[in-house]
Amino acid sequence: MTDTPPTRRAFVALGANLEDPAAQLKAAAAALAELPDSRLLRVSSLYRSAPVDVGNERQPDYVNAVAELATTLSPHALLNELFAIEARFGRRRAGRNAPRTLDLDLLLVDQLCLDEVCVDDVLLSLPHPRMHLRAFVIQPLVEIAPDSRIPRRGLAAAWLPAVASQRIERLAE
Ligand code: PH2
Ligand code: MG
Ligand code: MG
Repeated sequence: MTDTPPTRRAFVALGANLEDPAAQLKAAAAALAELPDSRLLRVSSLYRSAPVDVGNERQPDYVNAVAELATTLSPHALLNELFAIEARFGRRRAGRNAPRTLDLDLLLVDQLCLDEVCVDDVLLSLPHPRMHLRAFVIQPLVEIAPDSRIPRRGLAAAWLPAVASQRIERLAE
């Protein structure tokens, strides 16, 4: 007999700032809806946001969103599926925080805490270690899941004042 894996709620951050970012995000949401052993539950509005953490580099504004999935994939398997979608969208790993056609970051999987588990050469940390400091994550997350909690950080919505100085605007449909 094999155990059925638990169904977990996962939140994924979507971001792009090259090659019609809004269209990239809509297509990426459609790709998330096709993931194996998963169901796409909600996708936030699209938000335009100023680049964060890119030093002195000039980059175009990003378009960001957050999606919620129900999945029986392990966090490891889900992360690999996200990498596969990024690769299909032409993402080249040009260095940390370089401009990108599509970035999919795993934010939360239930209330799991994983510290820097190595997944195929990439470190997986849950919750995402910087998510609470980014308006482009917190605002769309709170839009679709107002009660969501970040392990060790408390209610996601409680971080809104801390990120209020970051430029972000919700895009019309
Ligand atoms: N992603 C980054 C670095 N900076 N800034 C915004 N506004 N949106 C992003 O998605 C983003 C960023 C690295 O992944
Ligand atoms: Mg990212
Ligand atoms: Mg990423």
